[in-house]
Amino acid sequence: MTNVVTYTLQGTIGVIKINNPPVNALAQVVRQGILDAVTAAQKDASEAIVIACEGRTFIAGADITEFGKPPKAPGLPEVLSAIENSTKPVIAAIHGTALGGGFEVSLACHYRCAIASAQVGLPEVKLGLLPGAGGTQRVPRVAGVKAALEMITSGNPVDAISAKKMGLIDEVIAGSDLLACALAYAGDLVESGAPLKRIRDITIDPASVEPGFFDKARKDQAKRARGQIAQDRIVSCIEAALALPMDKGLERERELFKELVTSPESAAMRHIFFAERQAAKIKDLPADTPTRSIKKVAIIGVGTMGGGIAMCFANVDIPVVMVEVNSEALNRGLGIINKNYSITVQKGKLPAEQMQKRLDLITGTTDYGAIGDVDLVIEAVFENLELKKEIFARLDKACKPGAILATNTSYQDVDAIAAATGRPQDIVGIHFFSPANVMTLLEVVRGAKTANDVLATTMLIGKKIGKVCALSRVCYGFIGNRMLGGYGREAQMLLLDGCTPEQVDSALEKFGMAMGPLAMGDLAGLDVGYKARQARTDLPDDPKLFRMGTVLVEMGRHGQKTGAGFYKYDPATRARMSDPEVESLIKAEAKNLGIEQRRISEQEIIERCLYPLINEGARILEEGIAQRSSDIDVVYVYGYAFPTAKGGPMHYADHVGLKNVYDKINEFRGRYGEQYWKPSALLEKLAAQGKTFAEWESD
Ligand code: 3H9
Repeated sequence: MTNVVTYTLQGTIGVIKINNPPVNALAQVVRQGILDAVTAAQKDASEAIVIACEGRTFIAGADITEFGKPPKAPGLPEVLSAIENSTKPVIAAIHGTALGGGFEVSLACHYRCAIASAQVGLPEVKLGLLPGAGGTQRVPRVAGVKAALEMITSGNPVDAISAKKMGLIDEVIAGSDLLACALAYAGDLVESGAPLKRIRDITIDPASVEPGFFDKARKDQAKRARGQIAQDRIVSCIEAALALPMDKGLERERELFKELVTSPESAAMRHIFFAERQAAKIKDLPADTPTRSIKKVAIIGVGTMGGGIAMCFANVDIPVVMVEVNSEALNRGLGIINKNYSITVQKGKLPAEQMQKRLDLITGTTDYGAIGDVDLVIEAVFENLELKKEIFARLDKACKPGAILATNTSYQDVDAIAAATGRPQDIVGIHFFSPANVMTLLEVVRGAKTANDVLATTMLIGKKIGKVCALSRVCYGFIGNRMLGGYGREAQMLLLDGCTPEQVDSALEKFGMAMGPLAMGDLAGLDVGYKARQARTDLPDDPKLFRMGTVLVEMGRHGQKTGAGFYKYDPATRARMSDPEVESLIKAEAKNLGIEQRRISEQEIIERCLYPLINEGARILEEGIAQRSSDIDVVYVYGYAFPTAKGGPMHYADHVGLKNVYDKINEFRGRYGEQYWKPSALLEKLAAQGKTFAEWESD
């Protein structure tokens, strides 16, 4: 028997203990260990068998690192059959998170008990998969078809108490010693002669769903999960649970699981799972780098951004002082925070007393003298370097030694801001994405002099407020906004070349982007980019560059906020509508510029918009601005709604093949000019070597 799984007799109960840190994933040794233990228990003096885990959680699923590699026996279904066919009752004792294959192990057991804080769930869909070890067949048999469909297509876990109500857990343990309670529970089951309850023996009532239920479910899922196939296959599996006997249903589930596990969507989503965890690690910082304690935060500027940032901290019980120039601005800002929380309460997502508790944590001042005791300051005023420098010089005087002074700039030079203080080691960039209380990404910007403990603290506090952090060095726009330049540029160039705004946006939306680039421009405000361009001196002198954006802004069409931009917007519903006036304007501008318009394929739209992202991403890697190509993917998936099922721009490039990307960029270089389409040296090198970004990094 393996070390990670032990089997002992405790009185008359056999105890299978799994100890495979950090999350007891079902690696081959674990599967083999459980199989051996269950087999051994059939022949010994035990009267029942308890399966429990050491460490922070019950089994959190299959070992995701094994997917995409040749399978190793025993497979999980074989282990589950052994459990289910045990002649003695098998009881799962759950703490932490029983997820995916881990929850499926428990569903093959005859009984499940859990401590109240435990959660159970089938999150496979978040990896582009479906539960491949009976989850889609057993959950509907216990919880019903509708609840199963919701649980498996959302991938969201449920707590032990709700799981008991759904029938998924038999007993919620009141005591704190799970194993002792589970042993007592097993003893009671033996004593009372409890039957071997096998979920497979339950029949689902066909009348529990109305005719056409599965067709509707498929359509709903297709809308919810653009570009993903797992949701559709999950519906098929649950349909099979209703229509077929258990073994046939399991066969169907297996067949569809195999399809998904080899799909590019799942490979991309698994890539993002690991990329997200990797991004939190700073290569040259030891894991035990000391951190500073953050007990109180100040935010300079109570605009939309500052208010959203304040909510992030109040949500995790950290007091926040908001600083504004006058009490009018302060009260307006605090009012917006209040309104935002009220909306959440109205939606039923936050109890009213919680809202008050959070609001009580947010106070305001117009006096820098009042922030002498804070541990972290985040400056969130508008993008003006001189203003930011002035604020940091004031902060330098007002804040205690050791306080971390962060700027939420999206573009500006963090080193220049740091130089305005006498403590550049304490300055860091913390770039939130709007709305800050909703968006997951945090770009952490490392200045030339930022101290290691400041960086380690920033990554930690980012995680604490529920963000996914990625590290960037200083450059104009950091990772995300720097790359975005070429994406927006081409979206507008395509208009002059013959596309309508709808054609550009719908090609990218079909690709999986949550919103096309032109609709996104309208949402953010076309005047924002316009002003940013006017402040730059490094842009090429090209009348085609961002031409339509400029024309529209100068006509007063600033996007959604003025009711019109690239589109018209319904004043009541904000629904976007195509605007023949814009189409005529585009034609007229193209004519003025001597551009002969033509029909452009969806493929070209995607390549012209996405390949500049990849090319700039390669430069960002070359220059060491990003630590890894997977960090760039994290930035795009969590900050710019790049489809997870495509794995981020760099993973997507690896999937398309860097040689193909390089050749296409060269073709565009010939057609549209050197200044926009010069391939990066790294891309050129990897294309010649036939390598991927991922392979280059692991060299
Ligand atoms: C499945 O089960 C398919 C079956 O239906 C069918 C099979 C036939 N495998 O997230 P953390 C690593 S699909 C391998 O930071 P937390 C993770 O990379 C699976 N490694 O901790 C990290 O490594 P590192 C269904 C895994 O406390 C470390 O563990 N299950 C796995 O914030 C700590 O992770 C899931 O999708 C894994 N399954 O959160 C659950 N899980 O330290 C996926 C984690 O080197 N896991 N690692 O960076 C999670 O959701 C979270 O990890 C969990 C803990 C909530 C469990």
